[in-house]
Amino acid sequence: MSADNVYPVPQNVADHALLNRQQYDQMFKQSLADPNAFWAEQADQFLTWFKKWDTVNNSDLAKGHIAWFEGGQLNVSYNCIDRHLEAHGDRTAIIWEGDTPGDTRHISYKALHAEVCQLANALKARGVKKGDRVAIYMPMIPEAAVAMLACTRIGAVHSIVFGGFSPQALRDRIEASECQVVITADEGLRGGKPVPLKENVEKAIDGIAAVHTVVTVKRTGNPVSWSEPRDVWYHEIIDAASTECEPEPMDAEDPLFILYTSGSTGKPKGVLHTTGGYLLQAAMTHRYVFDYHEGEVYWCTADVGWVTGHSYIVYGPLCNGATTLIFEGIPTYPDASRFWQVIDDHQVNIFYTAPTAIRSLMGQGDELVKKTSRQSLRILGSVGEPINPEAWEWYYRVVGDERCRIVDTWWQTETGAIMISPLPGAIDLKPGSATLPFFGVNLELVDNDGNVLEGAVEGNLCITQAWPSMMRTIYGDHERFINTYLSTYAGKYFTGDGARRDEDGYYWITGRVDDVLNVSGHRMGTAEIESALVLHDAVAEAAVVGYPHDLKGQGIYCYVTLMGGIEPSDALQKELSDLVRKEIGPIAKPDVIQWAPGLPKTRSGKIMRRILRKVATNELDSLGDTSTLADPSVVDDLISNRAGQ
Ligand code: 6R9
Repeated sequence: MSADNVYPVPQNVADHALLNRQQYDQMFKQSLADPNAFWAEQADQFLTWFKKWDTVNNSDLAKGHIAWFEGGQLNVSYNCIDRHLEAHGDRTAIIWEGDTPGDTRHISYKALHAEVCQLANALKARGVKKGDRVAIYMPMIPEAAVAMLACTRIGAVHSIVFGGFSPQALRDRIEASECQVVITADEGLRGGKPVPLKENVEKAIDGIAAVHTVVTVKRTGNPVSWSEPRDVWYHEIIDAASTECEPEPMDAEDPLFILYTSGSTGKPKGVLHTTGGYLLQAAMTHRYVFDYHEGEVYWCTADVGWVTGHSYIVYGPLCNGATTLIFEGIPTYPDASRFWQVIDDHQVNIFYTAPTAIRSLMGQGDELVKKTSRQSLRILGSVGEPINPEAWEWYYRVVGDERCRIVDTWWQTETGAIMISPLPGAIDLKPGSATLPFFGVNLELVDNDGNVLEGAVEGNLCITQAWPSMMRTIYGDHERFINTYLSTYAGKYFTGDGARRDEDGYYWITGRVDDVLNVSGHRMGTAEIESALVLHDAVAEAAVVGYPHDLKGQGIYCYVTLMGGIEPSDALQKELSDLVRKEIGPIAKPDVIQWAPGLPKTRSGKIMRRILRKVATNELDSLGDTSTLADPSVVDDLISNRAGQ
């Protein structure tokens, strides 16, 4: 091992874990040497199939064709619920912790089965059938998981839109995936504040005739506008429905869900995942990365509106028969010890959260953590962005009392499941490194010309072979799928991330190498924010870059050029900020807006973002060559008017 700070696997952890280092090495080797045999064995072990597959893998990255377990048939809700009923029907599937402390529910597998069947039947009664798209715009309540599973039961394809997105963003997504049904709640509740979900849905679908049904869960009970026959109450339609519903046999390659995510250009992309491969890898990674042992309580703090919520709150854990905790609230309400209180209250064994949360709680001091026990904890996970070693060490020392293993898991909406991560009983830890690839993941670092780099080196992170939970396409735009992911380095999947590999083969993710920002673990394209800004009549042009931010990881820095004759003002700055909030949502609110009389452009008119990034981060010594700019003097102006952060 190198000189880095290393935390070796303690012997007692290796002895108790599902996999030790020797087993990891052996399985990893097999997964690359004989992938068909490896994945067939895993698919047998982790899933229940109505019909076995004909071929394990029929993928060709160069052609943009990905297919796993063709000919096989299964149903996701059957795998996540029904098959657990006989032995564990009374086991808690979902522990719900509401926004208000003490507001909790326990839902057994049996009860989950009944409610999923009821909603599935109710959706069918409203005409929803296999292949139809259903939008889900929900708070973090158990009904969100029920809605997902009810869709999978009848073969409908869900498209979840994060509850923090604006009506406009919701509208764009409903239209893009042609949803005819929306499932929502009257209001969400976060940190004691209501979120007007139903009202947002009204605005989003105004004028979209195709949406024939809106199902609303009564969460807060505050009045909402109502339009029959389109609007139905969740509790009324499920009360009227049978608690038995045959699961629809789905082909392994039938679509399971669409999830929109940001790219470096254009509108958000509808990442499409299919049934068999996705569920297999979600379940398998959940079992091995979190070393999940039967009976343990597992908590992932993500929102179901993001891929982490899909794979690691709902599908992975339930497929493994786990008890998964769903938390409605926020880490700082009623105070910043909430996470640790919830861990004690529900005796959580495995806890999975994001670096941004860790950093902000770290800033609140150790006392709020130390006043709680956390003795139940065994494994701590991190996801969404690189975790800085200081936050890692704090998580390890203060939250985990130097007793818990940390798993820093690297993956993406597109990968469907964790791709790089330590396994608790197998892999020695280095703070800040996601460590080694999961089974079947063949990583490569390449330079900008696509040359493969060997040894300890930094480069662009690629994956050279298809894996079961890989996205299959961008919904409605297969060309864009190929162009975005498979063409930069022909025949390889390009992640958009940079990474360094050290002398032990460990991977250190350095962040995005494209125009995608990661703000508090939320992905957004600079292009989306720019499009929102230029909607304002006063704005001629806008360019957005990221800059390092202590809590959020990255902050949003906007350069705005106003129309001739318009004077900059604080009021205008606020209007622009509000506009971005309205178009995308509060998560995209600019941190800095700098008025820029001109933007640095090449003679062909391309904005030189490299220079804008340097000005934003105040790295003025390394601006590089500015002589190729059409008008080099704009840079001096940008520097002298640099906005303070
Ligand atoms: C799961 C998820 C994906 C992007 C990804 C990368 C960043 C995620 C990370 C990480 C460093 C980790 N990312 N996990 N960077 N270390 N452990 O977050 O999906 O929202 O699609 O974001 O997030 O840049 O490319 P998604």
